[in-house]
Amino acid sequence: MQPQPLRSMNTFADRAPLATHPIAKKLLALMAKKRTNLCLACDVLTKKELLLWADLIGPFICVLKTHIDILEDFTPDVIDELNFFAKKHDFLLFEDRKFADIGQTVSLQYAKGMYRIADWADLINAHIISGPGIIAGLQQEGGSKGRGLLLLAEMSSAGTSARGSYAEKARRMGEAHADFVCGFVSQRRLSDQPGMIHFTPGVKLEKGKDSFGQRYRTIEDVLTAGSDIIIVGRDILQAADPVAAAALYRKKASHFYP
Ligand code: 6AU
Repeated sequence: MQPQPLRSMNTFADRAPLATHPIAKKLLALMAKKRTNLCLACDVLTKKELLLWADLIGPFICVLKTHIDILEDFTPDVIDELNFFAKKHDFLLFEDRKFADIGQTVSLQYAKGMYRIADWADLINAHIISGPGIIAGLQQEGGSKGRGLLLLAEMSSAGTSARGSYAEKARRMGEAHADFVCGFVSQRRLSDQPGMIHFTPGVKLEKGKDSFGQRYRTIEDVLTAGSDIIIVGRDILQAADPVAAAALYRKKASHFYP
């Protein structure tokens, strides 16, 4: 079946009970209740900044996305504090680890080491390059904890190989593992299953690119292509008034909700 534009899909509230994955259910209900489809890409280097942003932008987002391994002063207590703000403002945590190895290795990277990602991240993502064993390896650690996995189907960067038939392969792999996979990182809607949530990075108020080939599309472009969640980093973090920017993103995006 052809991907549907967002407007012809059910509302987030309609989709929540149709979703079978607990995280998809929770996230869709939260998006409907909080009226936001904004995910903050919080790419910062210190605990203090991460927690400040979580508290400041928390009221406007449904998901806070971390790259926990870029924190220069990581200690496990930052996770407790992050959880505090996730509860306070009602958002989910997505660790953008982009797992890519064989199942056995990713299961260790996910559950062990310094970051113990499986203990706290509601959502993680993985490339499909190594085959479906990566899903099994991650599911072994995250499945019983009720976590969700997003497959990287399409990337925002110029020259990416993650597009076309690769994205189609990711869609098929995700749909075949819907007990653990609850969506995709993609540039558009790929799956018409109501519980599959599409996250799109590379979003700014104005189209453009950065100096490393990141390509930016507008809220309208992304949401009319059927995506569900916009991932925004620098356009909020580097705005003159980040709170106003987050509020604007949330409001502008809501005009494209089904
Ligand atoms: O808005 P930006 O460009 O400041 O941040 C975009 C964020 C970064 C990237 O690591 C991430 O989105 N990202 C991803 C994800 C989320 O997996 C995939 C992709 O194709 N492009 C991309 O930028 O934290």
